[in-house]
Amino acid sequence: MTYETVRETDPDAAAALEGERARQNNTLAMIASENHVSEAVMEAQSSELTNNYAEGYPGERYYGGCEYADDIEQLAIDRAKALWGAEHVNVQPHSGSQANMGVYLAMLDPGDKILSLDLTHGGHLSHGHPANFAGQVYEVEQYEVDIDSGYIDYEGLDDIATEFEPDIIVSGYSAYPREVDFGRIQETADAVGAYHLADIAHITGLVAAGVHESPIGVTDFVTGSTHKTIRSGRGGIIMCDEEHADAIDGAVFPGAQGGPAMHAIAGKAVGFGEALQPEFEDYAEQTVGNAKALADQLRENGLSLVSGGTDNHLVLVDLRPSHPDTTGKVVEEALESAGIVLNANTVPGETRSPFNPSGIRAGTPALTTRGFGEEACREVADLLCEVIDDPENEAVIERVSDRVDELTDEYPLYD
Ligand code: DSN
Repeated sequence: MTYETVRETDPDAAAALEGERARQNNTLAMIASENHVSEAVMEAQSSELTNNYAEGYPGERYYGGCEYADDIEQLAIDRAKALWGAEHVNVQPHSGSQANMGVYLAMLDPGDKILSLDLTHGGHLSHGHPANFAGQVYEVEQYEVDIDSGYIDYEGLDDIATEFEPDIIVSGYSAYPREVDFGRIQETADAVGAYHLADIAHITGLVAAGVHESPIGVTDFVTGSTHKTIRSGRGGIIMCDEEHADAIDGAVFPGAQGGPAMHAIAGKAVGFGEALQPEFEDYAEQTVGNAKALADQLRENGLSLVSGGTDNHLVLVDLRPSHPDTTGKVVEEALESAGIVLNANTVPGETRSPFNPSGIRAGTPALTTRGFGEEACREVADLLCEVIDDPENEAVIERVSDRVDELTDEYPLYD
């Protein structure tokens, strides 16, 4: 894909687009929710479908001109069903948050009760944080991870659920490095008569490839975003049994959204097609192998990891035991100067502010996509540690930055 035309018509916009391409080529993307989609997915997302209005669903639209929109949405639905094995799929949510909104709108009334993981323990804003609509419209109670082990406190969840009597329990997280026992949480939901929503936004690709337990057929609803580990077009997805299909579809459109972003749905269709190829399993396994290698090496270098390691695509470092005088934000900024991009993150038992928290979160999906293996990820762990040990040392930043330049040349991304 070139920016030839936009360069001629709008040099300012072209400069930003080309700058972003260069930034992605020349840095190591370790934000756990990011990835690099294929050129085919990008082409599909920039297609003429961006001009189309297709309110409704395939075969039942409120506008004419939807023949090809129907084709592409049906492809995305069919491929999603093949990937995850759900009875019903809605590919229209504009994001993972709006997928969650769709489920809440379909199944809850204002004032109903949501039980979800605390944000500082790895949860997500859309699971009921007071700054999000979910925390304003519904009554929310939160469960936690066990501070000592870093694992979900399943028994604590049982106790809170019994007392709170939620209408829905949300599992699936944004900063949780361990396998989620969806079946165990389903037992809790069954015991208290609650629905169970598994938000697999981060692990959609791992679940599709069979390297993480699937909640499909276990929980009532599964939501996700479609651009993280699954590496398809940008947006969200909802999956459920046929019995909830009409409620979910009506909640997404017209309940929460108007016209679907058909160009993004085209990207989902193409990306799901890629994920159905056998190579995708290799990528998903390598993503987890790389995260484990990263975790091992960080630990060997003396860093403390929440839960001690990882089962998935991310690690969460608690800087407090090893580097009590530095913060996640300081480390994030120093690493970005050296060409490694990740995010400061709260940790369970957080003692600082969410803007300048005590941890960093690092993921391997994007590195894996550009070809990194375990040895390269161990080296990246060493680079991270060099900067964490001395974040204000310009010579260290320069040395790490030079090595990042070599690595990005060795593992090229987009032309
Ligand atoms: N913002 C995403 C993340 O980084 O985890 C979640 O939506």
